[in-house]
Amino acid sequence: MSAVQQIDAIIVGAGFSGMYQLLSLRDKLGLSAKVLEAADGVGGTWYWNRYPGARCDSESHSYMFYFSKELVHEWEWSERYPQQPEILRYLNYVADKFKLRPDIALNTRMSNAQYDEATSRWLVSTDTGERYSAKYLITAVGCLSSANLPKIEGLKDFTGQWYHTGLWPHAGVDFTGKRVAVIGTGSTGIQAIPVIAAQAAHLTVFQRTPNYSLPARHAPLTPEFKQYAKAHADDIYKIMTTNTNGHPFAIVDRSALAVSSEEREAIFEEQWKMGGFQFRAAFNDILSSQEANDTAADFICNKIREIVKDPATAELLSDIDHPFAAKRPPIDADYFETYNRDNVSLVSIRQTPIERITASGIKTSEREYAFDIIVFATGFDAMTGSLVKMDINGRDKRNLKDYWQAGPRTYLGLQVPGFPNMFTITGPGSPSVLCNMLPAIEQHVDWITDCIRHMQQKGLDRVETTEQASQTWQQEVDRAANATLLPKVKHSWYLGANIPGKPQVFMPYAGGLAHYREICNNAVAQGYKGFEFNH
Ligand code: N01
Repeated sequence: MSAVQQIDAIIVGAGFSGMYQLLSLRDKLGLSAKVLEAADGVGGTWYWNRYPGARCDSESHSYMFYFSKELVHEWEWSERYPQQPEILRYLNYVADKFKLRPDIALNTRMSNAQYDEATSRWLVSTDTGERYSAKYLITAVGCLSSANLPKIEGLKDFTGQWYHTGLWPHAGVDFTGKRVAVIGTGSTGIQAIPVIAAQAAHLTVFQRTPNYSLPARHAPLTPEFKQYAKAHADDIYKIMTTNTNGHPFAIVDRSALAVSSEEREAIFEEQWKMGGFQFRAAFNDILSSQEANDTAADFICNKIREIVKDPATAELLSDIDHPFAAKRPPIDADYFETYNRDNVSLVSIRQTPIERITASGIKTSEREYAFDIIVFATGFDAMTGSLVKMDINGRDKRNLKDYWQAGPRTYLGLQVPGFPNMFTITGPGSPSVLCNMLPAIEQHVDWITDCIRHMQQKGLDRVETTEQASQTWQQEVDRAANATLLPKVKHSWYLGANIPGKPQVFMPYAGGLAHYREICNNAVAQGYKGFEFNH
C-alpha cells in the first residue's frame, strides 16, 4: 500500500471547473492541490461527448474563461457555436498555458473519500492505489457526466454495435451504408441526428417526448466579430455576469402579451432567423407565464409543420406536451429538415413503445426493425449521478448517497451538511445547468477560493454548512422553481424524472445567476451566514 501523501486539496475532475479550481488554489493561494481525473486527458464533459455534431449551445465568445485577460486575447474561436474538438483544444491549451498538467493525475478515479474528524482532513484513495490526506475535497465532476443507459431488455443479445453519445469512441463511428437507430431526441439526439442521417443508409429515430428546437444558425466568425469580442471583452463579461442565464445578451424587458400578435410574430420571426437562445430572451415572461409561453410554443410548432413535408411526421414532432424552454431547449442545424430526407423515419415510442432489443434490432409493440448500429442519445443521471457514484463519507460516517436518498440537500449548491471542508462546484441547488456554464463555474470557483483563503488566513480548520441553512435553501430553490414553468415538465432531468427510482426534486436554482451571486456574496458579507467554522 502506498504512503499517504499530505496535500492541501484534492479536486475531482479535470474539466473547466477542476482546472480553474486547481489554478486558483495553486497560483492565487499558494496551496498544494491534485486533480484526480478518470479519463486519459483533460476536458471533462468535452472529453467524453464526442458524438457526431457535438457542439456547445452557448456562443463561443461566452463559453470561455474570463479570469485571464491574456487568455481572452490570445484564444481565437472559429465559429459562432464551438464544436467539441475545438472546445477540447481550448481546454488543452489552458492546461498547457497555466502549466496545470503536473498537478493532474489522469487515468485515476477517486474510489473513496472519508472525512476524519480527529484531524479535520479527508482521506482519499484512488483506483490506482494512491492515498492522500487533504484538508479540502472539491468535486468538479460536471452536471451532465454520468451517462444514462436505459435498461431495455435484450441489449446483450444485439449483434450489431451500440454506443451511448456520452461515452463516444475516440476513433469515431462510420455510419456509411449502415442501418442506424437513434433513441432520444434531447439536445444531444437533435445535434447528432442530422449528421448521422447524412452518412447512414437509413436512420430511424425513436422519439419518446417530442421536443422544441431552435435553429442555431451556425456560421464561421467574421474577422470583425472576433475583433469586436476582444475589444469589448469587459462589456461582454459584464452582461454575462449580471443577467439571469449567463449568456452574452440580456432578456428584453417586455411581456409577450404587451405587444400585438403581429408585432410578436415579427419579433419571433426575427429571432428565428438570427438563431440561438436569443429567441427565449425576446420577452421577459416566456418562462413565467403560460399564456406568454403558449405564443412562443405555437410559433415553433407552426414552424415545424411548415418545415416537415410529411403531415404525419410533422404531427408527431409538433405534438409537444410541455411549455417551451421548460426543458432546456436544443438548438440545431437542420434538425426538422432532416425528416424530409428519404433515408430518415420517425417512430413514436409513445404510440408504439419499445418492447425489447433483439439480436438484429429493436422490437416495438408494432413491429421489429433491423439495425447495424443503435445510438443511445438518452442523456444523463444529471447533477447528482456522478457525485453519489463516488463513495464519499462525511462526519459520523455519513454517506453522500444515503444522505441524498430523498434528493440532494445542499446550501447554495456549494456545501452539504455533514461533509466539512467539501465543496461541490456547480452542485445541485446552484444555477449551473440553467445558465451558460462558464460564468456559473467561474463564480463558484472564485467563491470557494475566497472561502479557503479566509480559512487559511484565519487559521481555521473546518467549514461546514448547517442542516438549517440547507433546509432554508431548499425552500428557496423550490420557491424559485415554482415561480417559473420549469417544474411543469414531469419528465425532465431537472427533476431527476429521467432516471427510474430517482427522487423527484427540482435540482438547479432557478432564481437567476446574478441574483444567486448576490445571495452568495451576502452570505460572506454576513460573516459566512449558513456556514460554521472551527479552529
Ligand atoms: O439528454 P436528455 P441529452 N427510452 O435527457 C430519451 C446538455 N447538452 O443528452 O424526454 C426512450 O435531454 C428522452 O426522452 P424523454 C443540455 O443541457 C448540451 O439530449 O425523457 N427514450 C430524451 O428524448 C441538455 O439538456 C448540448 O421522454 C429515452 C432523450 O432520450 C442535456 O445536456 C448538447 C429513454 C434524452 O434527452 C442533456 O441532453 C447536448 C428510454 N428509456 C447536451 N430514456 C449543447 O451544449 C431517455 N430517453 C448543445
